[in-house]
Amino acid sequence: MNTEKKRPSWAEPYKIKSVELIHMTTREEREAAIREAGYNTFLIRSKEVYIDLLTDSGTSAMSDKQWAGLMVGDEAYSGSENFYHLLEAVQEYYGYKYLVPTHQGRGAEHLLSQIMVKKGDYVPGNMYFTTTRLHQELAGGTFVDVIVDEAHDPASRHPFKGNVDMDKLDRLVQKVGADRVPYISLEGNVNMAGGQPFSMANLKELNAYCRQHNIPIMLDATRTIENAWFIREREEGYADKSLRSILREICDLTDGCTMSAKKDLLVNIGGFFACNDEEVFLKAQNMVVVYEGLHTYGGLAGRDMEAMAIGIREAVNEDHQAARIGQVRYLGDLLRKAGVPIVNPIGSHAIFLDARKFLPHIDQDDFPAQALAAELYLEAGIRAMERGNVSAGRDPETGRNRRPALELVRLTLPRRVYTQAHMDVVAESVIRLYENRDQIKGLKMIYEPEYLRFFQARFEPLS
Ligand code: PLI
Repeated sequence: MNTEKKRPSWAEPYKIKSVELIHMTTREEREAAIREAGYNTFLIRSKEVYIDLLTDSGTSAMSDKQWAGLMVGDEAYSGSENFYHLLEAVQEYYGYKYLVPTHQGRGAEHLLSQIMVKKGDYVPGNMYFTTTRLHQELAGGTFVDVIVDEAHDPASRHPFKGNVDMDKLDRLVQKVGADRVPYISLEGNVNMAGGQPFSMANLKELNAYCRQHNIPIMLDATRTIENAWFIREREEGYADKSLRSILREICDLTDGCTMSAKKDLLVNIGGFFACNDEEVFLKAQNMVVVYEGLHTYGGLAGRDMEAMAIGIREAVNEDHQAARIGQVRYLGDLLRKAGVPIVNPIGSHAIFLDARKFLPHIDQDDFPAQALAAELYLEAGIRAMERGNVSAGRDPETGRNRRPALELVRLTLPRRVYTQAHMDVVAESVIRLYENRDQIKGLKMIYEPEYLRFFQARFEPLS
């Protein structure tokens, strides 16, 4: 039942039993901390952060039931009871036949890419995700962006900016041939586009096309329950359906998934690969013992799998998602009302500041989003994440910065962690920065690691 309809507010469907105290820092402390961190928010020690909006990945608060689940961890090397609980939950809610647990999402991406991508293949996807694309490239493939154009425009109010552009996909298939396309990588609630959903109509069209060309659809199911929320809210015919049934309909139109359980599924660590094809499953089951651990734990403790199995059931709860999405919108509305440029429509897991509009005086190669994230930390001790030119990396052919259309700062909300008063503080701080935006200067990159540079790169302020 959609309880949001009965109630205009989104109060949290839980009460607080235990709290974690946080440290309030002085401006002086923050100046030292950000300098020490090379102006990269990933490199700040968490004890120096007041409100941590770096990511919603592994940062959510587990429920008392999940914590209790940790105590029934069956830590057998093989055949842990918790693996079977997880298998039952994945089969019941996601509907895939076979399951291989992994330590987190990129472990599953590694298996999928190594099994299905051959050198010279092309992997189309509805926008890149950093680790997903890297694993495709490491397996010898080339990622091709086939998302609708609107996804690259922060101002576009398209309700389904996560949709696949079927013409772009068909052009690729015609050009390289379907046998060079091992699968399409379809992400729910596209992270890098601002947490934007695909529609069921688009997925049905994609499914029909892929059946015709014999191309599997591999879902990045990381935030697909949140995607189901938007389908119900915005797509005709879904208003009275449960999140659970929409999730199942999505999965039934796909051939398998990779999962970072650290998001939708409310755990601090965990992931899995799931599919319906026995041959693919057997390969994944065999490969996981090389890279992660035995196929009934895949790099996890039994207790982690139990918490994940319980997390699946809690994540499809209607009131949980109403509060989750309500909180993100609350923050977004405060910023929008103050004229702060953000990505529209507001997605489910974060508010994305449009750093191009926020800091039009900074060239993209001077990393405006990185500079804005550093400034926000300095101003208020709030930690956000750059999702722009640093995250996009370099084009392997030209060696130049990719200069993506989206130059964003992500204020990511962990699930069940912060209160409405924290959101007020975040909004006030961002608005203050916006009023003084002319003072903010760009950054110069002084250390650049080879892979996924945004995690460890270091910067210096431009004088
Ligand atoms: O961080 P992992 O390895 O559990 O998952 C990788 C991953 C895969 N797909 C998507 C859509 C993600 O968002 C994702 C990880 N995201 C992180 C860490 C984030 O901060 O958004």
